[in-house]
Parts: sequence; structure tokens; C-alpha cells
Amino acid sequence: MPSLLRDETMNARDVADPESCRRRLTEDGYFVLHGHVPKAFVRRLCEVTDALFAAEGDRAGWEFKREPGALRLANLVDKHEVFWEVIADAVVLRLVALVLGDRFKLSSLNARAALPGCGEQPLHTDMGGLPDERGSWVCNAVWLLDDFTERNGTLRVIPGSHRWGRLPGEVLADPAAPHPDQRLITAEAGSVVVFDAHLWHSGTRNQSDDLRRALHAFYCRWDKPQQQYQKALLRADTQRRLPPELRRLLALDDPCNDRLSRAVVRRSGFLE
Ligand SMILES: O=C(O)CCC(=O)C(=O)O
Repeated sequence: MPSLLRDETMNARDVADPESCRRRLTEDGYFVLHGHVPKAFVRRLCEVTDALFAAEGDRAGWEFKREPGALRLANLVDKHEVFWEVIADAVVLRLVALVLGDRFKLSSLNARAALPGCGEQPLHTDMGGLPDERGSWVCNAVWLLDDFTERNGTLRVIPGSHRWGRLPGEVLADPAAPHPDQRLITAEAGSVVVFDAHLWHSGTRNQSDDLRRALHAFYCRWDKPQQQYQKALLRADTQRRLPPELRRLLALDDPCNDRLSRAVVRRSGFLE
């Protein structure tokens, strides 16, 4: 297996100045790593993801939640080693640390493919969470497996909304409606959008004839429950094969995480 920490240096084009990164994550709530993932690796991720969609069929996503209008896969760390490189990407982890501080863990790794004619979501925060007295506790990294365009559905964000201390459902008459401050993030396949997941955001409608695919590498602060309790979901054989740095990232040997995550109710920002 290639090195898990695939890129030790910040992407020179996009992350030339870590202070400006921090400022953008703090002020706007998101940062786009354009063209971060090598094309061959994007192709490999697409192959494996498509094969899993085909193999899991109607059961796909059963470990978490189903979404009308989109295909979803959950528990991906258990399903192929190629995903181990996704969750451990050094550049992405450095950005996640700017949001969550140095002590964080993977909360879940899912795939989402918006179906043609579908895919619009209400504005939400992930896990329906607001920052607490320690600050932000959720951070998402959306890995684009296809270009995100206005035609196939961009990721929509409301810059700065992670600092408002309110959930969109509490404030907006219709969280699915266009918002005056919304920004539509377009980017090419292989880009990664890292965002403070208290940011109001949503998928938008896929108006193309093809699937629009992405991976969601979702992280949370050490003192919060995982969205998907990795220790319960990963097969014994997977757990045995994982290298120590990934065991740490997945909190497999963390009694505090066991207490927090064992009995957790599955929480999305908007899915029932
Ligand atoms: O795929 C996207 O553009 C965003 C998806 C999202 O926010 C979610 O599924 O919670």
C-alpha cells in the first residue's frame, strides 16, 4: 500500500499561506483544495465506489441512513483499503485541525451520488449541531469524484453561518429555498472542499443525466460521539490490519470514545 500520508506539504497552489487558510476557515467556514487529488487516484476511487454501489444495490447505505434522490454508501473504511488513504490525507487533516484543534477523530466516511433530476437538500449543519463552549466540533471534507457544476449540482454554502449560533431550520421559513447569501461551489473532480460542518450548507439539484458522486470524510472533536461508531462497524479482520496511525484516527483504542459513541443515536443534519 502506498504511504498513507500521501502529500506532506500543503498544496502549494492553494495553501501557500496557512494563516490565510485559517482565516478563511474561520471567517467563511470553508476552503477549497482545487485539484488536490491526482487524477489516477480519483479514477481508482470512482471504480471502487461504483463497484460498491453495484454490489450493495438496494441495501446501500443501510449502516446509516438512506436519502431519497441520492445513492449513499456508509462505513467505507471497512470496505476497501483505498479509502484509508482518503481519511488520512495529510493536507486535509491539517485543515481539519484548523477547525477542530489537534485532537479529533473520524466520525464517518460515506459516499453520496445525487441522481439525475434529484439531490437538492435543505440547508443544514451536519448532525444538526451548533458550536459549543469549546468551539466547532464537526468538520467535513467533501472529495469530488465528478466535477461539481451548476448543471449537475454544486455544494451550496452560506459563508459565515457557522458563527451565527442558529440552525437554518430555526430561522428560515424554507431551508430548501435559495438564500440571498448563498455561494455555489463549483470545482473539478479531484478537488476537496473542507468546511466547518456547523456551516449552513446543502447539495443542490443534479440537472444532468449522470450521477454526481462525492465522498464525505467527516471528522469530529475527540469529546463528541462518532456519527458511525467505527469499533462496532469495522470487521475484526479490518481492525487487525489497520496501522497504528489509523487506529488512532478511528479512535479504536479510546475508552472515552467507547463511552461516547457506543449508544449513540444516528444523527444526520436533515435525514430522518
Ligand atoms: O454532496 C453535497 O453537495 C452535500 C451533501 C451534504 O451536505 C450532506 O449529504 O449532508
